[in-house]
Amino acid sequence: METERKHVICRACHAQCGLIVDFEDGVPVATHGDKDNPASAGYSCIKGRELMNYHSFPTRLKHSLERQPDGSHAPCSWNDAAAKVSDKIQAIIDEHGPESVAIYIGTFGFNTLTAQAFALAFMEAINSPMIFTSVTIDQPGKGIAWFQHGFWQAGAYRHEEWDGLMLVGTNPVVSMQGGLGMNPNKNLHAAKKRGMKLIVIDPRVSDVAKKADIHLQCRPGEDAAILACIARQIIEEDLHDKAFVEEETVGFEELKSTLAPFTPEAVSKRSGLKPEELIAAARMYGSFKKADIACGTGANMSGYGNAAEYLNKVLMSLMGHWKREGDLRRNPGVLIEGFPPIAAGTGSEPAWGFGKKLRVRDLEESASGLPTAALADEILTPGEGQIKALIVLGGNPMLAWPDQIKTFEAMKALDLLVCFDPRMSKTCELADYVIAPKIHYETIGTTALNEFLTSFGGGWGYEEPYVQICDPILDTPPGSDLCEEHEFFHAMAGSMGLDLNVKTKAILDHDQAANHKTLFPAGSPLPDPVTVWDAVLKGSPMPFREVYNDPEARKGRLMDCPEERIQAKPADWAERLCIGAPAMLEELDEVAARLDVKQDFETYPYRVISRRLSDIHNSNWHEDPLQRKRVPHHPAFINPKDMNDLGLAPGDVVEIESARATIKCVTIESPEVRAGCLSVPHAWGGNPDEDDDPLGAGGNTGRLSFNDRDFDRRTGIPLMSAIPVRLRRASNQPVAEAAE
Ligand SMILES: Nc1nc2c(c(=O)[nH]1)N[C@H]1C(S)=C(S)[C@@H](COP(=O)(O)OP(=O)(O)OC[C@H]3O[C@@H](n4cnc5c(=O)[nH]c(N)nc54)[C@H](O)[C@@H]3O)O[C@H]1N2
Ligand SMILES: Nc1nc2c(c(=O)[nH]1)N[C@H]1C(S)=C(S)[C@@H](COP(=O)(O)OP(=O)(O)OC[C@H]3O[C@@H](n4cnc5c(=O)[nH]c(N)nc54)[C@H](O)[C@@H]3O)O[C@H]1N2
Ligand code: SF4
Ligand SMILES: [Mo]
Repeated sequence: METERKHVICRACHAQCGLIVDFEDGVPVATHGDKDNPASAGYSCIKGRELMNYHSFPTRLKHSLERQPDGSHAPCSWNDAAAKVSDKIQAIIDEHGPESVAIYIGTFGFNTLTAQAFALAFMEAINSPMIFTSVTIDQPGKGIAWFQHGFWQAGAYRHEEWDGLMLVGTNPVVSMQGGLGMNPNKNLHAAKKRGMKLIVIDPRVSDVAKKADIHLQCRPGEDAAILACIARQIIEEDLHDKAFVEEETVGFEELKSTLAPFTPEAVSKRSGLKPEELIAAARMYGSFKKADIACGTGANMSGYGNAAEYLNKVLMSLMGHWKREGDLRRNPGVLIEGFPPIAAGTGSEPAWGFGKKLRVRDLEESASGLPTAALADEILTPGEGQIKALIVLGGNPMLAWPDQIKTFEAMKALDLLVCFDPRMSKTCELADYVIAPKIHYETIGTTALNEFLTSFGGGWGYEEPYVQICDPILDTPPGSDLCEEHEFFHAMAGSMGLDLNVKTKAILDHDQAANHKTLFPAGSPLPDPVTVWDAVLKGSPMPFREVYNDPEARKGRLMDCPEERIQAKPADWAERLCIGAPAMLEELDEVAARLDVKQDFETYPYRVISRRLSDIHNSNWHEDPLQRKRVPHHPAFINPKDMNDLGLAPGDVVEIESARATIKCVTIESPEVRAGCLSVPHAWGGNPDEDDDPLGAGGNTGRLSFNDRDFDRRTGIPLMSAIPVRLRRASNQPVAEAAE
């Protein structure tokens, strides 16, 4: 038997690890990490190793589907679907105007950059600004904070250089975010061996908290106060970099006075941390010379995420933890433009007030986009501007959005719901059209997405000029009729007589990117996939076609780039980073005002906190028999003390009741979770009209949230972690097998 090894990019999450798939007689038989890959260095996770099988799961859609009058779905060719959907969109535009058509781009609308670029061009062609993404139900504080604080042009230090790291509500070893690179375990181990110190802020002893030098195992929802306390203490003890603050920032005095109330004693009360713990963390962070801070979903979903993300940047600026003149810049950018190599910061910019206003809750577009948490209301609220048609690209609103009950009403109220998805998701079940795409190994892959994420902040993207390209390694399933998403948008534009002007993703500056568009005129023939990538990466530092034609790029390679040093700030540079942005300080004043307000633990004694599992990615992989063996039920991790108080045994079904709804999960006793917290993964469960299935699909944590209470005024994100709940053992106990 002949074994052939094919190099490929995993596309099951944003990390884009370099993998090798072994084929025997043309059939894929095994996948493993590629130890020679310069970025992922042999790393793979179970999802990546299963991805070759994902293509042929029995649940894989081989045809697009059209909803019938009786509510069932019948197969339909994608070409017919494109013609029918575009007719319907045109009719809706004719009656209600272009803004009645919205798009929601979920995680797989990011993982497939060509799909996203064409979808955005389609929205521009129909003249609708109603573009929503998962960013505003993820870490929307990041965009707000970057704009309000300004961008340090040279960027932050990378993990090889760190002497310290502070992780706030993020668990990079599982999630692959937070700056530890593409092999987070290995990189963390190497950094610690070198002497790097780690501070973790998390109510749970997460994988990274196990390795922390200081773990602040706080109550959830107090991150802004904790970071404010650390910043205050650093200033009080004079640990900050006074020269950097003086030369490169504005707003120090305003910051200092806003931080005054955040004494260790005051912050101790709500956070549940001891004053000494907070002081020790401040002293440790204040001792670092080249460090990074990463806030994750935990810090963004539990209230005051903008303030937490802003303090992340403020702390780095207080300490001058940014790359300086003479430091090495190892990655000028390969497929995506890199940061300018100058030691200078831009000033504060408005993070809202420039874009589309929504009709509900005074919400509007911000630096993180339109507030997705308000999209259900925009669909349900009658009157001019009501959204009538929704295109869902690689997302699953029914299991991912907060306030599942309202989301369900909204999805049913639409005149047209179109989902691009390779399987019948809970949202697809409600769709008028389900467009079945080619996926992952059936298409060209590039590492552009991961490089694109450099714009998220320090530690994202690649530290070296790394690139990988892969050609399709699997045929589409026999008898299938599938398209790439961009082909569908191209076909719809054609049938509506619209030109598509595809804007590059390679250039982060919006105005610059607008000068790098590629025109696909109405009715033009479908471009080949390489031409499509050329358009999507137009203006990239290294031309896409050159990289594509480089055989070495197939395995993943470092490009030859001249060594480059960060240059001094230009003499006429007037801008400075802003550590005292008034709107952010106002949010901090509100956080300060809460310090003395006792949390209500009477009605709702517990808090649901979100977490990720290594085997599952959001709502994906539940259909994989192998994964389900590893994670047989929807787990609720509970501290033994709470288990005892509630009379719960491991494997019991627990009812979790918030002010909004009740869901059921299976308990796992976990001393790692702070008592009073319940650590539950999201994107499980069924639709609200389905029977509970506690041992199967589990519960949906989105159902526990109201989207219109405790929401962020800028991004609309409501509480999606730190959700107040009460718990009880379910009276009807199905027999649960103990989880492995
Ligand atoms: N295996 C796997 N990888 C993934 C995903 C997945 O589903 N599975 N999802 C992907 C996506 S979409 C994203 S956005 C990233 C997210 O990446 P991360 O933000 O790193 O997500 P988590 O791993 O859930 O880590 C969040 C941590 O926050 C803690 N936490 C919860 N509430 C609070 C709080 O109020 N304060 C603090 N300080 N901590 C809190 C939780 O205990 C948890 O350890 O991961 C991505 N990667
Ligand atoms: N309570 C709570 N809620 C949360 C979170 C939380 O931590 N707690 N996390 C939030 C976060 S960070 C995020 S990002 C959102 C996730 O929000 P979404 O992106 O809306 O949800 P996913 O489950 O990732 O949906 C991805 C969909 O893409 C489909 N898909 C897979 N591969 C492909 C492909 O190649 N092409 C196409 N077209 N589709 C594909 C999958 O079948 C799936 O239905 O959820 C948010 N919701
Ligand atoms: S971490 Fe992400 S990219 Fe890497 S193997 Fe796992 S799913 Fe694939
Ligand atoms: Mo996310």
